[in-house]
Amino acid sequence: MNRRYVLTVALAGAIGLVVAFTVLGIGYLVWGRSDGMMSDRDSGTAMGARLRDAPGPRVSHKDAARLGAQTPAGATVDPGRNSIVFTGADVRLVVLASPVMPAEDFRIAGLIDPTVIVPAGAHVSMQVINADDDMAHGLVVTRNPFPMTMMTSPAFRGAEALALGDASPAGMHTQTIDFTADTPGGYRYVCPMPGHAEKGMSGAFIVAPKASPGS
Ligand SMILES: [Cu+2]
Repeated sequence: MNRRYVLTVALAGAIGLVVAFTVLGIGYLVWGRSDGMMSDRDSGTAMGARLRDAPGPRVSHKDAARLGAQTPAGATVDPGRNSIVFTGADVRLVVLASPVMPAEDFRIAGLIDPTVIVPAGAHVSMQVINADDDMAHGLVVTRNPFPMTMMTSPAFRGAEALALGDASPAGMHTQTIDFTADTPGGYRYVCPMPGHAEKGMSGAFIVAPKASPGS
């Protein structure tokens, strides 16, 4: 065995080791990182981008700010109790989804996730506006939102807006949901995107029994 042969084998071995570690390292970075991203990723991010340019009604940023701050007709807004109480049969309100980054919450009449109280039998019209420019959001009124918010079904027929895309310079996506709050009880309005209700996109929705005549 001559010296040159030994040197060649040693060199080939060293190159082989360098190549093997490089491949392992790149593999770790690429797969390891993407796995990490998959587990952390909010599916609302991808859906928001996908629906960003979807057709449908929009409101301008300026109108959304105005609508989101206004007191709904016939409602009593109580910031101390963080509640909005309707006593009439015609309930109209505007809900902004995630208007203040990075908070994930709903804003109604300037309040954060307020308790909304309506009388039984009221016709409810909720205009949901996605004010978030990098996340899809929706709204569902439901009885049992947790733990599987995205599997939840609306408590009243029509009481859901599933996913509105990212806001863009063209405006904010909006959808108005209409339903009849026919059964008294305690409900919640939540964002159906996975994880969002748990992060704060959730508020109480109470259907108060009608006062009996003469009481
Ligand atoms: Cu959401």
